Amino acid sequence: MYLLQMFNALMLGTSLALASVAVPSEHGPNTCTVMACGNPGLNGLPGRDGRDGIKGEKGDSGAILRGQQGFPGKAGPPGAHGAQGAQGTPGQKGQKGESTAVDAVQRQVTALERNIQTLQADLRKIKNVLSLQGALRVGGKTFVSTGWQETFSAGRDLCAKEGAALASPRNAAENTALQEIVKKNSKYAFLDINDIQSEGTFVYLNGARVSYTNWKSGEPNNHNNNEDCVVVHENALWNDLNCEHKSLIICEV
Ligand code: MFU
Ligand code: CA
Repeated sequence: MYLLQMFNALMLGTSLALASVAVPSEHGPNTCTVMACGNPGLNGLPGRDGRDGIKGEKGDSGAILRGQQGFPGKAGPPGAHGAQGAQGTPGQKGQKGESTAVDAVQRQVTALERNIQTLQADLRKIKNVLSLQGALRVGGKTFVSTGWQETFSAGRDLCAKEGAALASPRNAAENTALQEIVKKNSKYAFLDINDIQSEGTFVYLNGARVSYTNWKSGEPNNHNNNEDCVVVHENALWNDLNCEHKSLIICEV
C-alpha cells in the first residue's frame, strides 16, 4: 500500500513538471507561448484484459536422445536353501555301448580262429584215417597211393585233379617213405622226375633240375632209347623207364 502511494505521487509530480515546460495544443506542438496552458487531466482507468490468443505449436520434447542399453549386471548370489543331503549310492553299471569298428574286427578274428581250430581238428582226423590206408607223413609232406598202376601222364593227372602232385622225393627220408609204400604194394612207383623235355636232363614237374637222386647202379640208361620217366623200387633205388609202362601211383600233398 505504501509503495503504490509513492508510485502515484511520483507520477503526479512528473506530470506537473512536464506541464510547466510544454503543453500539447490542437494547433500543433509547442504552440503555447504567451498564455499558460491549463493543467492536464488525470489518466483514465486501465482497459479491460484482452481475449486469449490462439493456441501455440507443440514444444520440443524436453528429453534428449536416449543412450544404448547397458550390459546386464553380474548374477546375484544364490538364494538360501536347505542343508544338502548325503550323497546317494552309485547307480548300476550301464549296458555296453555301440560296437566300434575295432569290436567288429575282433569278433571276425575270433570267428576265424574258431574256424581254423575246427579245420585243424578235421585235418588231424583225416590224416589219421589216411594213415590207416597206408599214407605216410614225412616232415610236412604226406604220401598217399591210389593202390593201382597208371601211366605217367594218367598218374600225374590223377594227383593234380585232387590238388596234389606225383611223388617228388627231395631227400633220403622222403625216398624211404616212398620205399615203404612200394614194398607194401609190391609195385614200383612213378616219381614226378623225367627227362621228356631234354634227354639226359632230369627235372621235376615244375621244371627244376633234380637236386637229390638215388639211381640204381647203371641207371639211367635210357633203355631202347625210350625211357624218359623214373620209378623207385622196393630197394629204394631208381631206374629210368618208359613213361607208358604202368606203375604204382603215389601222390604227395
Ligand atoms: C634195364 C633197365 C630198363 C628196363 C630193363 C628191363 O635195362 O635199365 O629200364 O627195366 O632193364 C637193361
Ligand atoms: Ca633204365
